[in-house]
Amino acid sequence: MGSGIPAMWMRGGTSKALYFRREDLPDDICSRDQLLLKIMGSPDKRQIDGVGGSDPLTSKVAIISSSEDPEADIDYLFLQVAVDKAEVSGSQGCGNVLAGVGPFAIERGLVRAEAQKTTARIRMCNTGEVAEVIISTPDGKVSYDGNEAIDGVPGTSAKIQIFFSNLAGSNCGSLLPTGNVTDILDGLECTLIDNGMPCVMIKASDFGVTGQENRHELELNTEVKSAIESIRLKAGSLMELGDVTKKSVPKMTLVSEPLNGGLLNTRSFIPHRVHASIGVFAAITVATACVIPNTVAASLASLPDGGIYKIEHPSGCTKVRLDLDDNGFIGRTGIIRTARKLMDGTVYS
Ligand code: NQM
Repeated sequence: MGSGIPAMWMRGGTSKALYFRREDLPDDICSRDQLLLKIMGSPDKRQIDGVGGSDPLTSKVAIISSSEDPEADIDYLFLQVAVDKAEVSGSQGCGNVLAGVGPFAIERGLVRAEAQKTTARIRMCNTGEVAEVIISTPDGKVSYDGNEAIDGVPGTSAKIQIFFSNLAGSNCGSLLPTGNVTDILDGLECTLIDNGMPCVMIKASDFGVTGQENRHELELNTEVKSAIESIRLKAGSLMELGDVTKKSVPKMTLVSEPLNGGLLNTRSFIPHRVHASIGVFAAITVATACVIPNTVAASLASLPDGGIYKIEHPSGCTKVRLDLDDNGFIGRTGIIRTARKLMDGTVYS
C-alpha cells in the first residue's frame, strides 16, 4: 500500500470525483495514471478494491493547481478513469465535475473567498477554454447548503453558476467539423457537432427505439449498441478526433421529440454506458444543434421563447442558457449546478 495522498471526494453536478492538488500527484503521466487506476480500483467492473463507484459517472478525477494563465485563477484537468479497462483518458472535459472545482480551490486556499459570492476563473486544461464560476461563500467560507435542485440529484444544495464563452469546436476545431449539418453514416442521418463536447446526434427511431427507454434497457440492447459503436468509430475520424476506439468521445446522443414541455428528449451513450442524465457540455451542444436549421436535432426540437433550453433525459431535464446574437450566433452559454463535499482526507493506493 502506498503512503497515502490528500484528496477530497465530491459530488459535482450529477457526477462524483476525487479532487487532487496537482502537486500531490506524480508529474510523470504513466505513473500518475497507474496510481489513479489503483486508487479507483480499475480495471474491475465492481471497482471493489478502490473508491470508484462502478459507473463512469462516479469514476472521475479532477486535478487542480494555480494557473499561470493571466486569464485564469486556477487550472483544472479532468480525467476519466475507465471502470473495467486499464484506461485513463483526458480526451474530454467534464462540466459536472467542474462544479466542484471552485469550492475545492477555495477550501485548499488556491482562491481567496469573498464575503458573499466568489468568482473563480477556471482554465479547463482538456480543451483550453476558461469558465467563470460563481460560488456561494457567506462569511468567506464555501457553503454547500442551499435551495437549488438539479434533476438527477436528490434534495437541494447551494447554487453554483457556470458561464462559458467560445466553446465551439473545443475538441474538434470547429462547431460542425465536417462542414455539414448532417452526414450519412451507415445509412443513417447524423449531425456531428461540438459546442463543448463532440456529439453525434441520431434519431432514436432510426434504431427502432422510442428514446424513452431507461438506461438499463438501452445498455442491454446489444444490437443498438453495436450499430451505435460502428457509427461512432467512423464519426471520430470525420470529427478530427482520430482513432476513438479507446476514447470517451464522441458522445452518441439518441434524440426524439420532447415529452415534458422541453426542447428535445435525449439518451446519451458516453460512449458505451448510457448517461443517467446528460453531461453539461453535451447538453449545451444538444441545445446548440437545435438552433441550427436542418440538423437532426432541429427537426425534432420545440424551441423555447427565452434563452433557457430544457434538455430532457432519463432523470428529468437539464436547463442550459444560450445567448444568441442578432445573427443567431451563440455567444455566452451557462448552466446552474450544485456540488457537495463528501469526504476530505487521505486516499491509499
Ligand atoms: O458533458 C459525462 C458528466 C459527463 C460529462 C460524460 C459532462 C459534460 O455528466 O460536460 O459533464 O459525458 O462522460 O459528468
